[in-house]
Amino acid sequence: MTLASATPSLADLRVDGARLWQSLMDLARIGGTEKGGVCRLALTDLDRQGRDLFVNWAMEAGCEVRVDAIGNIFARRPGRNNSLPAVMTGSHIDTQPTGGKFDGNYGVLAGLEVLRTLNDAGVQTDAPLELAVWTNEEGSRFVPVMMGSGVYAGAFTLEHALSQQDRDGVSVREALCGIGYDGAAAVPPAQPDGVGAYFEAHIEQGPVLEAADTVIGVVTAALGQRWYDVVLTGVEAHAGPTPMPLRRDALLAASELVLAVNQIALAHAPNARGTVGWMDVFPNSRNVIPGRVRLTVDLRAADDATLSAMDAALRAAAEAAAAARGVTAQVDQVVYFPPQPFAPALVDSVREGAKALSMSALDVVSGAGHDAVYLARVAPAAMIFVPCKDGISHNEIEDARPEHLEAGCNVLLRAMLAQAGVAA
Ligand code: HGY
Ligand code: MN
Ligand code: MN
Repeated sequence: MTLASATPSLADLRVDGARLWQSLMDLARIGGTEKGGVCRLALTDLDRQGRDLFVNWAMEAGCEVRVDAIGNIFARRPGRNNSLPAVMTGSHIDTQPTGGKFDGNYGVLAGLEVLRTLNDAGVQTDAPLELAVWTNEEGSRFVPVMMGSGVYAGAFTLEHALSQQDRDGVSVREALCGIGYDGAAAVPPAQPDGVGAYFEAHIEQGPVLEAADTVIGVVTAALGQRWYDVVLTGVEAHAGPTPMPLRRDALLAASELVLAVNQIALAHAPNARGTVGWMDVFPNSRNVIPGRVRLTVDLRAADDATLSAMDAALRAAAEAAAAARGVTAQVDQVVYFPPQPFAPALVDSVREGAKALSMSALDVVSGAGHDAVYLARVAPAAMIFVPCKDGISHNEIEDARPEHLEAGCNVLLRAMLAQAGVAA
């Protein structure tokens, strides 16, 4: 039976927005900050506490829970025919250091609310449903970004991910074992056997929906990204006796590179993005000419050719800044994925769901990366955006309206049921 032919009660099925909001607030207390944000870095004890809370909720909802070797959690709700590929949803619960309550957490808890709603209504789907919590989506403590979904989809190997280290030299393997989420479930081959469709609900994290006074973002694609670690090496020297022409000032070169990153993005307006988000100056003493600067670069674009052009421009800019200042530049790319279109049929089901629920909707391209970007390599995937206040995210003041979160969750419910079918 499909949703369209289902009894009117099923077509009128709605999630419990208050329960969704309460779950978000309960989870937000784990790593909650004074400013009302959340700091729950990947594979820390706070991440463990959040994972444990989710697993308890999923088991209370009657799900079978398994954890794979990179720590991805899968809560499975059996259907009538469990030989069918699962209809999956999910997101992440790791956050930025100054993250918010909703980035990632909303997608996980919206999926949980769908399962709870189906339980309350006694609805059995034809296909099984799966709710995933993906490891280290943020890429703040460990790169690559979207690590758990990337391993799951075969974007990089399990060993590559487990061997990555944070800035304190702690490996993913050590941290994962440290929180007890080095799961026994095998990470599936690049083509996981059991995913028929993947949906991810997420706040937009930008200003488009709010500016258009629109509730549902129908996400057609996501920008491609290239991330780099850059090291500029000069010579530490005394800030007083060293004449200006004789200096090999790494911070001067770094400053020129930061401006160049901005110019490279502006040269490919309006969709390109360029950001230097982290910098380490050595020895970082007020009367020593910096001898070494490490910094990160994040480049994004809507098409792969532009992303390649930006890559070339960045490398040229690093060489030019280094040569001009008598320093050396080392540019290492640590993340690359091309722009990712989502599955037209699933994108249509999001658009149709919004229409059936009389919600305003707008096609948007995601400037942020999401686990759906990698899931789209192994299954048809689509995303559902809802607005966030002032378009602000990756900030402790991140906020969203309960009615928008509820609306997005109702669209998720309909889209998942349309794919999973409902047992007669
Ligand atoms: O960086 C991103 O786009 C995401 O927040 N990981
Ligand atoms: Mn996110
Ligand atoms: Mn994020």
